[in-house]
Amino acid sequence: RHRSDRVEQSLGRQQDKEKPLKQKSRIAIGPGQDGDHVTYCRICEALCGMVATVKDGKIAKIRPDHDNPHSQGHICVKGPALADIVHDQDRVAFPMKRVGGPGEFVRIGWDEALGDIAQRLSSVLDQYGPQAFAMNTGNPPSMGWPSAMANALFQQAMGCTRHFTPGSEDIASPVLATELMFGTHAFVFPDLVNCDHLMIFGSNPLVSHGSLLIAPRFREDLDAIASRGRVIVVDPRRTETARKYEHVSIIPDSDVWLIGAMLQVIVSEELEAKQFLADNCAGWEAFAEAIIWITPDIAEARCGIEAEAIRALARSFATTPRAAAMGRVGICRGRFATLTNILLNSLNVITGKFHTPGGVGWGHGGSAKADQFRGIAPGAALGGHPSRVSGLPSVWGSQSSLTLLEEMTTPGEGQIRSLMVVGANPVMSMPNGPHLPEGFAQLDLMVALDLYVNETSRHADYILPVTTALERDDMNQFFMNHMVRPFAQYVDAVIPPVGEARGEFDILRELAERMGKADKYFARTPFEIADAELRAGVEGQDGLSLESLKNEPHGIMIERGRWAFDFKKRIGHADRKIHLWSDVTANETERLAAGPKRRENSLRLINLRKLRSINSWMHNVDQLVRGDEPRLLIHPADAADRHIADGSDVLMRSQWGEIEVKISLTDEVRRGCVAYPHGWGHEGGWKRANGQSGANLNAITPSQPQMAEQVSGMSWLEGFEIDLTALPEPELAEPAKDQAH
Ligand SMILES: Nc1nc2c(c(=O)[nH]1)N[C@H]1C(S)=C(S)[C@@H](COP(=O)(O)OP(=O)(O)OC[C@H]3O[C@@H](n4cnc5c(=O)[nH]c(N)nc54)[C@H](O)[C@@H]3O)O[C@H]1N2
Ligand SMILES: Nc1nc2c(c(=O)[nH]1)N[C@H]1C(S)=C(S)[C@@H](COP(=O)(O)OP(=O)(O)OC[C@H]3O[C@@H](n4cnc5c(=O)[nH]c(N)nc54)[C@H](O)[C@@H]3O)O[C@H]1N2
Ligand code: SF4
Ligand SMILES: [Mo]
Repeated sequence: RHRSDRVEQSLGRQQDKEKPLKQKSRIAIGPGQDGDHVTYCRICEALCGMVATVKDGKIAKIRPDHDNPHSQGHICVKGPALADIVHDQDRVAFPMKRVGGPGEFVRIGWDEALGDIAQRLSSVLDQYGPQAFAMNTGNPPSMGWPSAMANALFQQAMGCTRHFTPGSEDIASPVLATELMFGTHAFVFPDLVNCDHLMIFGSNPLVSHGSLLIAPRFREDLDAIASRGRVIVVDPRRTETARKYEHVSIIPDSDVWLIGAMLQVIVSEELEAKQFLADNCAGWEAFAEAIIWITPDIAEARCGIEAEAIRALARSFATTPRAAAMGRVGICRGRFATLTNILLNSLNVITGKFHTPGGVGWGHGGSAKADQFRGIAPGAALGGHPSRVSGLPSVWGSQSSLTLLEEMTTPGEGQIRSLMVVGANPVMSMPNGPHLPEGFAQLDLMVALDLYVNETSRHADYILPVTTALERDDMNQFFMNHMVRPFAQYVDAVIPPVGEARGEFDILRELAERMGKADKYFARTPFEIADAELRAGVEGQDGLSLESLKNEPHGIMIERGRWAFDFKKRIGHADRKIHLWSDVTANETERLAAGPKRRENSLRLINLRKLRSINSWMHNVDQLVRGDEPRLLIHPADAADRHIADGSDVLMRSQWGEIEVKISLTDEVRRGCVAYPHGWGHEGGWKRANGQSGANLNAITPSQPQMAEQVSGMSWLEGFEIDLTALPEPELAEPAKDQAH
């Protein structure tokens, strides 16, 4: 307890905690009125509080909200840039109908657009059944409550089982690992407040601001942990986070060996938490036996970390009481993604770091009772709808991206005939993306709900204009149970919708109504649903309602109840035990043992996120992209071996495609490893973005379904092999000309 108070104090939070919740008078200005509007950012999961100043009906400025008790004045460069997105001249502000080739649109009215879509979608459903309709919902709408609910409800209303999301590039493997072990997909995350020793595998929170874990002041949390103990960052690149704390450099896609060997040391030196295992776990003996061959010496050759260093990491982790290990996308998209996540969870569990201060565990349970209110199917990770053609699993209701193209192009019952894309850009963000238009061309109907004519929506029959986050009322309901410090906030729209834009909920409800399918799922608004959830009780705080949130525009901290529940009751397995052993662990450890050795001298690619970018969608904001050209990072010695000079253009080739990239030499990437961001190489309706250099990384990522990790359907994005060829210098005699063609 006192430890946590010290941290809170060091973060300047002590005072806030003791302050009674005072009733601040609600700022009584409506959307679009001149003055300051309290809001929050919905670009990434930090959900930073912001204040937007409106002048003459436009958002003139966005600044951090210092009165937001959660983010306490934190924002990054992207938050204020939302104003540029809202008022972007290239934004789609009216319904558009495609009248020619890709990108050839004319403006039409809402009534006409929705009428035609409703009629054509109904006829697809009538003729071929719900299997023929697929939805692809992307990252941005999942950040808002009404938008995310709209997608979930529409999907249910249509009986749609073909749901594509970025899950297989992001969360499917950890969700599956968690379900296998705990019988629930609820996210497990570290207690940053009380931790003394944090191991971070494949995440760069100083840039990404965290994922599946909400802590807008992540940097301060890490600083506080480091000042009490250690923050260790395992990454092939000396990232912004690794640089600030301790860096362990690892060969891409080899964490399974490092974590496996740490577990081996713990087992063989009997460092496990015997009582916790006896009381709470099943399958310990089988598990220990299955990993005992992964010795530090064997692992050293695979992961590039010395055996003695692995032993030291294992001992130090196991013997520090308040220690936690966390992972994110860097360990979720390799050839053993599910096993890696199972081993990571096991590392925490076996050493007794689960559901204990400073360790890892579930959130406070903000929406523990949510499923009954939302009227949508509870999200079991397993047992969904395997894909029709290659049989890849769906995880948490989401199909593997690698199957989208074949599901559109393979004839037969269940072939996708109609696709709705809501806030996604799969041509840029899905592996195999550049080939998806071959499938789009065969569809009877393709509809996109987006802010832009992007590389995907340019192929749609209709683009329906949506509001940005700042043009809609919102609340952070979905996120409450994976916040390090739970926090609830409701905000009004800052301005009314630009042009004829509409919120996803209004669009999809009307469409469902026109199709005669709205009765069951669209009877209540997302806010009515949220109100019912809040009134039913949020663990850690009673007496919440939509009204009480509306009275506190900067948001309300919820009393922490992180360990104040019996975790066994939340375990989904009938025996209420954590399962360390499953068929997946059995099969995957066997597959690991039989796996081929890596080829010497090869180059392996890893992905790179940068502060001024969010996936593929903010590259039209000049102040963000200016001076931020994407570069392939490569170690100087690897470049020298290939006669490649700094700043030169090279052809990067994989088994699946080739792209041209510009080189940057840096020893922040280890030898044998190159790093490049995805989401570049634009050719949509966003003119500034189109003018930016860079190439679509997903033109070279492994693209066939058999390349997925077969247990979770996860795309293989980290550590696949590439090679580089220097391109001839451009002719210097020719004056530089616009090379557009
Ligand atoms: N600025 C910015 N912030 C973002 C985003 C963005 O695009 N830009 N995207 C948001 C989204 S959608 C998400 S899902 C989150 C993701 O949040 P994070 O997972 O924290 O994001 P990344 O920066 O991609 O961190 C992954 C790290 O894994 C490392 N890595 C790659 N391969 C391996 C490997 O084999 N082993 C290990 N140990 N490490 C490896 C990479 O070098 C990288 O540093 O970020 C969110 N925040
Ligand atoms: N190679 C490689 N591929 C990756 C990744 C990687 O690291 N490497 N990362 C993966 C990850 S973690 C993710 S999450 C995905 C992201 O992939 P997607 O979810 O497809 O995200 P974006 O490509 O950024 O496209 C988002 C679209 O949403 C639109 N948009 C913005 N705000 C809104 C809104 O409020 N409503 C609606 N309807 N539309 C909106 C934008 O204009 C844009 O067109 O990419 C994945 N793909
Ligand atoms: S860190 Fe940046 S992008 Fe993420 S919520 Fe905060 S301001 Fe928005
Ligand atoms: Mo993501």
